[in-house]
Amino acid sequence: MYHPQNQPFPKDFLWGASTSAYQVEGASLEDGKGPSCQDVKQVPAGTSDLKVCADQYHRYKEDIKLMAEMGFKTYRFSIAWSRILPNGTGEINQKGIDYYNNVINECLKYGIEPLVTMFHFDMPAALDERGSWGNPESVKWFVDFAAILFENFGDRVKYWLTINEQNVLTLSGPVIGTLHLPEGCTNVLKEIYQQNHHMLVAQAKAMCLCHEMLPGAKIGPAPNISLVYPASCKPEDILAAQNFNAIRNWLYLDMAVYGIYNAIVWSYLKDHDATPTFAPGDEEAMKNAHPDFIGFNYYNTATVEAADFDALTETADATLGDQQSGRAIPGVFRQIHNPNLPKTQFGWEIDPVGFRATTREMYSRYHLPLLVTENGLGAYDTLTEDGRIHDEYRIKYYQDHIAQIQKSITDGTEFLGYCPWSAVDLISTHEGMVKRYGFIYVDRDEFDLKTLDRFKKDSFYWYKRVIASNGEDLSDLKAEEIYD
Ligand code: BGP
Repeated sequence: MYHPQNQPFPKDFLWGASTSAYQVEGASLEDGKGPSCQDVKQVPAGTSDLKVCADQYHRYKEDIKLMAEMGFKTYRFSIAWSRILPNGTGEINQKGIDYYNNVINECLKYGIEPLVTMFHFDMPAALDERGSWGNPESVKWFVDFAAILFENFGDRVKYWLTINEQNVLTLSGPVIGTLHLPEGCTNVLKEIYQQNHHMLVAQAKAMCLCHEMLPGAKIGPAPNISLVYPASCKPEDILAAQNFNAIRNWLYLDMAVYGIYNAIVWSYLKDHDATPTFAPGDEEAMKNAHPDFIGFNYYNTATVEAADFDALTETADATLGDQQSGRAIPGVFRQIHNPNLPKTQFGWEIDPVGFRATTREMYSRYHLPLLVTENGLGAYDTLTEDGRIHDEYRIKYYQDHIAQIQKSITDGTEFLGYCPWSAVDLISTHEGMVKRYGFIYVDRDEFDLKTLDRFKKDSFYWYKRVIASNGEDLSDLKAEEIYD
């Protein structure tokens, strides 16, 4: 839709950026932190482990100061469960509480609103040993952990996110190192969706608890949502797109917002004898929970065609593919490359217009304000001799995506803020340190930790001006804007 004039960004729009504990902090076993599933997993060949990452645990002051220099209104970070509870339940590690108190206070010192993710891919290893999300007790483990967070940080944290990318945990667990299967599991799909069910109930209970304990706070989910296009206008392709939209996107939001299972997904699970078992009270808990906003990560859309059941049974596997690509389920859909879209250096399609389409669709379905909790470009950045990183490709990516947010605002979508991935370079989920996303460059390689010093990328100066102009000035960076 063409609008003769765009609406401005809201005046209290939350500009910022995101990170997650296991990818940025390092200090993986320091000051009493217990191991998480990320610390004990086998990292993909050729990629760094997660022991040091960007060393934010020791450098949070420097990082937050740089974020303040960019003019951040918010910083989205996650709290490592096993830093607070080394065994996942039981005794609290005071040093973990102290660390996050320091991070929160440091943000507030600069007027930066802390936006806290309660769980970002890092189940305590001790709980993995007890069955992880497959154990019905995991609901209580998570709610107890949530209570500790609300109690200790709720006086200063107003914005909370429950579980990062629950749909990715469910659909791509093996790729990001989170899938825990019990020995001898014969129906993997059933097990995965039982785990998913426990997460949905845990999230619902945590949302209710947040509203009870912290009446002024706001809480929402943070799935990875991206619209699924049909490969053509063939009716069979339309059905395939509806299928994948339901499985990838709407299942998570229908449940978070309305407390109901998406009917298409339920029938797909029924076909595979994989519907989850409800514990007494689950249904009520899910119906009682009401998020205040929808947090969501967007990288790119997906495109699918109809997938003949017989042709695919040999090769397809619902657990293959990463967060953004390579998925097929026999008789349900098959993901294909969209010939209209370019790709990043790491093979993810780039679709800013799809960002607008995704947000319009979400807003019409759920009528809640949207908070973008991730969006960004992973690329090989180069540090020049004079300490610069000329990442004009990242600036271009952000120009195009932010422009589409403004168009979506003009379409009538309500937005709370924009937190691209990532504030600082960090370790990717499965592609190591070389896949950089930050506005702030971290001087280390895949295996050589070097100085870990911070450098401002060109995108740092550009984003600073975007924030200062409240999204009005997205023009290219000028040479004189790069200083110090
Ligand atoms: C999302 C995750 C993040 C992050 C990002 C980029 O799926 O929430 O943790 O890493 O994707 O993905 P990657 O690191 O695989 O490039």
